[in-house]
Amino acid sequence: MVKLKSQMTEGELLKIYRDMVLIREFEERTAEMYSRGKVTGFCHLYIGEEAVAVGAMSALHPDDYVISSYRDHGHCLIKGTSPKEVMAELFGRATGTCKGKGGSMHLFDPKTNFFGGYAIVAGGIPITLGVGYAIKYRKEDKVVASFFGDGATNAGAFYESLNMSKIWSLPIIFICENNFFGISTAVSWASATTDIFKKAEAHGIPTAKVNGMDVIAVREAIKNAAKYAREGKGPYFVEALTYRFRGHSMSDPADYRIPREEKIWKDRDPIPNFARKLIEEGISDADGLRAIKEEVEQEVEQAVKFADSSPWPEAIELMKDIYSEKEGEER
Ligand SMILES: Cc1ncc(C[n+]2csc(CCOP(=O)(O)OP(=O)(O)O)c2C)c(N)n1
Repeated sequence: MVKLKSQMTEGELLKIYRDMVLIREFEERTAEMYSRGKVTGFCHLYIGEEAVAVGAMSALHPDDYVISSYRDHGHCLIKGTSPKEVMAELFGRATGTCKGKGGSMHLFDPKTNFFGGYAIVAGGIPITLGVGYAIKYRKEDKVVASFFGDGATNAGAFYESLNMSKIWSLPIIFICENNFFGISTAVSWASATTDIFKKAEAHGIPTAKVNGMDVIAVREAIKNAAKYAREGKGPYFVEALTYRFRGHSMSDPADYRIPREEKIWKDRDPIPNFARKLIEEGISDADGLRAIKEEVEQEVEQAVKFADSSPWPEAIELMKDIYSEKEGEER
């Protein structure tokens, strides 16, 4: 077993732990706020999948671009948007990342180069293609990472994007978060192959399949992919095997899953498993990790208070930020 300490500094390793705890805590409070009617509409939690976003983003440069799907809270947070702004957006308040007009599925933050969550399955993938094209056109030293589910890989837009990304040799990292279900539909019912990465292989794109519950394994896979893409060699595809611990969205009891399967995956929970390694290697101890968790709980509590005390958008906001073909015209 490769030691964690040989790969990263203690500070970096503790940041990875903190980031996973931040997503978990944020999502648990979001579920609570949803049941209290503070968050409304569709809401998809990322609990169980934290190692994918955190491992991947720890391998990217801060100014690289990231695009997600509707399960986007974790990606937006780890890209650098404050929990306050994300929670306020979920509450629909004027202080949210999109002034309260986007909500859970449509987070977007140009400050951090987080270029959006998209409610349409596979909707973010062609947009990634555009961002990849822009990076190449402007000769930027950047890559764009696109996160999407296994279900998205059955959509036509996915194949068109793979094809064009390869032809144009764009600096894109496609990251499939394979949690084995598209709502209640198992991968094997909807996908001609359950080895999702093979879909990219067919386009001549290099691939990796990785344990998405192991944050360091994800980080290593994305480091390789980012190096390849940044060197101008073209797109790379990573399939991360993961599991969502809750239903597809807040309204889904997930009663189509087998309890035995759920138990197997919950035993692979990336957070306690990583905590155990940190303690085994003497990087922290139980008290140290508890202190991190408490600090994160405070931060998320502050985010909830901020969101709850923030103003609603003014009615006039309905008429602003609307796409118009006439440049500069305010409607
Ligand atoms: C084009 C389109 N078809 C159907 C839906 C309804 N829908 C929302 S999420 C989802 C499942 C997608 O599953 P997957 O891509 O595996 O992502 P996961 O939810 O597992 O993260 C579906 C069918 C949609 N939003 N967009």
